[in-house]
Amino acid sequence: MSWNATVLTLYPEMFPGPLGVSLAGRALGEGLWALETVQIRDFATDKHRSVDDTPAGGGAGMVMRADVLAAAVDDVLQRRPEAPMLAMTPRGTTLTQTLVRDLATGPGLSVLCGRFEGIDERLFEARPIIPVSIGDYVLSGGETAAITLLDACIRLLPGVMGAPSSGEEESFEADLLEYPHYTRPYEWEGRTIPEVLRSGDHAKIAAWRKARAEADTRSRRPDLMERHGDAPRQSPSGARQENEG
Ligand code: 6GU
Repeated sequence: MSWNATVLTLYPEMFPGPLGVSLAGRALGEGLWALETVQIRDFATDKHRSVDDTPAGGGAGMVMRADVLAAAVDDVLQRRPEAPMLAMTPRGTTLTQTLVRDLATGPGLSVLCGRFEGIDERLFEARPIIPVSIGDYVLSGGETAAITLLDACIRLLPGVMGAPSSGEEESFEADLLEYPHYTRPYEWEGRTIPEVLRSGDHAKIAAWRKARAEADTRSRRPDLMERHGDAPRQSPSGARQENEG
């Protein structure tokens, strides 16, 4: 049985989109995961098939109606009770690799894509829906966020990535950014590849990569470094640096 994604959206034509090519696309073709889209508008009840209305209290834009969304959500929950129901909204908790791993390990997921100014809050009170954001910026809708979430899950599914271990060392799997990469040519625009990487000394290479991962995380993502547990500064060469603290 494959990992199943059900996407509730006003724009089913956005799927599979980028998930139809490369790694995810090949896996889709091989049946390693499956995609179903549900047109939210099919659950509207009035003759204009309306899915949104003006915001209570006034303000710009439109709000997605709880009654229409609940009908769509209930249909999916009834057919797929085992799959967690997420909603993509900038008001959600931020997506992390930990949640991605949890979701990829399960039977799949259902994901409601928000549009307009937002979703009537009563939907979240009345149904078991996990609100998820992909970061602190605003997209025009939840569809591209859902594609991002699905991409992150799909690449972790058994059989999707070439080498099963190639997901383990990279960014965030150890709460650190990944170390930098280099390939041929050895010299490019006067810049050479760090000598240690050509040494063949695997212990030395591993130590250099760990030191660079920590140094780069410290300078680019101090928030991540804090969570990781800020260790004494080491230069990538292994020598202790001066002026600590
Ligand atoms: Cl999930 N939706 C929208 N519309 N904007 C976002 C987002 C989601 N995550 C970050 N920005």
